[in-house]
Amino acid sequence: MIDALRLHLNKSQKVLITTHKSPDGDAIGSVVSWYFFLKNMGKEAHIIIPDRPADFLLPFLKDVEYSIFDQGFEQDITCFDTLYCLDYNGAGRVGKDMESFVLEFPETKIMIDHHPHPQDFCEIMVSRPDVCSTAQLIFECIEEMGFIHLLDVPVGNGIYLGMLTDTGSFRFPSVKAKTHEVLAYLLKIGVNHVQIHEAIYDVNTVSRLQLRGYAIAEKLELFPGLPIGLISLSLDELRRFDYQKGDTEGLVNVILSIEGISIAAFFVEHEDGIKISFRSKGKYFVNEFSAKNFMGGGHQYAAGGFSNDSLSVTIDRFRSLVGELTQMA
Ligand SMILES: [Mn+2]
Repeated sequence: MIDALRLHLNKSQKVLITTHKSPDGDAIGSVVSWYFFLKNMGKEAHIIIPDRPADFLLPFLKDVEYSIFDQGFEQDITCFDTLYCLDYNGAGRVGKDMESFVLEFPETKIMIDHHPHPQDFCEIMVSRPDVCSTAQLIFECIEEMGFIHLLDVPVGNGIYLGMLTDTGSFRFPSVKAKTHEVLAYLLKIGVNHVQIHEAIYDVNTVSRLQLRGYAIAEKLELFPGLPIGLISLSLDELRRFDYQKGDTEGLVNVILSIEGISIAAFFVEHEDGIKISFRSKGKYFVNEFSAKNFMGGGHQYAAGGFSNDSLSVTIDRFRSLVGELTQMA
């Protein structure tokens, strides 16, 4: 597939780069690094993100040309010869509004992604579920195609961002020796890792910290005898703490950090339904559980879910399923 990607790259001129809805650090890091790499190859590129990223990710988009799809995409689609699908494995992951845009793109679609079970909607698929992040996979693609000389600091910044955020700061089981080899290369060419860590982790607001403090102090629920913890937040609670997108990011990992907890669940109410994050470790896997019960999916240790029921009905359903979740191990 790397050969097919290189052959296609050589004849491609003007491309669109897309990623999934509610873009995280790997999504943004991947589109930004791929954008700068293509620029270095002499291509024209434009990024389309389905919806607005969290504020702390916006600085990484500073020097790229991009559109937010749900705020309107005006350009003539027929002048693009390729649509890249980065960090998602099915067209539905870009959201209802943008899905048909991706599926109906008339020219070549290329997936570069690390989620398991990719759907067959792209002509070229570089899918490696054993790689910790799409950002690392982008490094591997550039390296294997023989274009490592085109990997400069702007490309490297995006790759570092994606690897950092998708590995819980390089601690998840998905981290391999190769991950650290890539990191070493990035530092050698001058990527400023201190700046990137600060941009991601030292940007708290008072209201965000208070929301998180409230969630942990008042909303943490444990299940006696089971390695499960959950936190839920309603729309009212979010409003009380002046919720901004991204404020609850990583809260699910705080649950997982409790001694004896191996499965963490986070339920948050949005206008259109309940968004769920699952995290696990050791012998517990959450992706199939989420796919079966909460319209979700993802990785073994990190999966998302969704529910159209009320927050309390959704949590009650989860409570009734905790036995199944722990028995799956
Ligand atoms: Mn990812």
